[in-house]
Amino acid sequence: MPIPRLSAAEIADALPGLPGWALAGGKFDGEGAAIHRSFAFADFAEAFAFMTRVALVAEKADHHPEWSNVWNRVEITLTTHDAGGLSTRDVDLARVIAEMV
Ligand code: H2B
Repeated sequence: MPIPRLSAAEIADALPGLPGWALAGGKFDGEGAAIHRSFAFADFAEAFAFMTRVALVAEKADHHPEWSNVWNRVEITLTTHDAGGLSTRDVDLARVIAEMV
């Protein structure tokens, strides 16, 4: 069974618990279908080490970020493709990522 999208009220409840994350447009839908956060590190090695930590967790959870890296910066967008928007999986992954910075 596909995972349900969070309602607008559920998103509003979750956001204060996710410092640095802001609502963004998802690939398949408009504003509010995704959350986004920018990360900056000392250099590329630090940025890529962070990405490696996140990748291992994401693969284990079978929930993968949409992301990009330019030298010391990593841009991450979280959305649930199976739900066509935000789900609890994004909130959970955002929390874990915040602990890996
Ligand atoms: N990642 C994200 N962000 N959303 C998904 O719906 C998703 C995923 N689905 N990773 C998973 C993989 C699915 O395609 C596989 C088959 O379990």
